[in-house]
Amino acid sequence: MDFQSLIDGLLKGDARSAARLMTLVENDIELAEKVINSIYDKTGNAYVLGITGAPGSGKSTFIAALTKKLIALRKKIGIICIDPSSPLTGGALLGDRIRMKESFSVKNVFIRSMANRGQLGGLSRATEDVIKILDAYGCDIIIIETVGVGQSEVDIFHSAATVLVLLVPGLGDDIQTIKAGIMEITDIFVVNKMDLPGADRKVAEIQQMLELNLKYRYENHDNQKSSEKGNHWIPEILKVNSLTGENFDELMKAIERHRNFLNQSGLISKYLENRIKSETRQIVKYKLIKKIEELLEKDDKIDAYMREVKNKSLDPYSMANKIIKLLENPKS
Ligand SMILES: Nc1nc2c(ncn2[C@@H]2O[C@H](COP(=O)(O)OP(=O)(O)O)[C@@H](O)[C@H]2O)c(=O)[nH]1
Ligand SMILES: [Mg+2]
Repeated sequence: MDFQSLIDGLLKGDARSAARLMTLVENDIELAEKVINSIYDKTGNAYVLGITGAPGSGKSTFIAALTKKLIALRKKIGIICIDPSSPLTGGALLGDRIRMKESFSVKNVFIRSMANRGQLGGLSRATEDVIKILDAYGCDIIIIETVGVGQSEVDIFHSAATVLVLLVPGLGDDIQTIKAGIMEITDIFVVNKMDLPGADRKVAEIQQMLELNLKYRYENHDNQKSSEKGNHWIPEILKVNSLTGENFDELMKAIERHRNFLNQSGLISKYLENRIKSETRQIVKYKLIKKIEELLEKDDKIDAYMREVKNKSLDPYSMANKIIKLLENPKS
């Protein structure tokens, strides 16, 4: 099928066209550029939720329960699962995916798994492109599941308007392992598996950690401006059972409250700016690195500089400056 038919198919809500385009943007950054050029003005309707938490905390089960609720509201849902590349966990995650697919071989749900490797220009760039495809496909809500380790996953959360972190009752290990960076961007803490003993204690622990963190932020970073009344979201904490769906009505309300807060405070515009900044930064980085590699491979001036550095008439820093000049002006 030719490119334009795929785009037309996507915009008409054809799932196979969507899947084909996702594969293209994952594997080929030049095609990704072409795809995004063609669909960008058709994006901007979907609301993006980010879900993170340790492996086994119940993210996939949670997303399945949330999706059921959203389908009942006649929403069209896109789900992106980011799998760590480790071959050790690959099998388990594949199992996850199959389970989710089995639960949701229904209309109006599109599930996409992305492997955490091989994406030219980075995983978060590819994820952002897949989000746009799901958006143009007509999804109202897009849910991203990641284990939240590593920088690229933190970057992915720039794409999400509302970020939920899942924790489970029991030892406080998971709280310690929440990276500072993730804690700062969490909008709703979810204590999943509330049917297990210790859920209330976990809520109290999170509350305590949050108070400390907010106090620290207030004393050290925030000036009056950012702590102005109404312009500050205090993360909410909720208990749920993803197996039974208990408390998911409350959870949906919390998500809605955060969404309303973003709109009413005007912070939605700041979120969009950060998202654009984060994704363009990655595209620029990738393109520049590619240019540098091409220059280093091809330009014959490089060999001449190399000889100069070798015979000590030039030092490596000066050579680097000359390469940057070449990059700015290839004819210099
Ligand atoms: N008791 C209980 N088990 C749950 C709940 N949510 C998920 N689980 C179980 O926790 C395990 C891991 O869930 P999964 O969704 O695969 O976690 P993920 O690795 O974070 O995606 C599975 O055996 C689920 O059935 C819950 O609310 N209560
Ligand atoms: Mg999972």
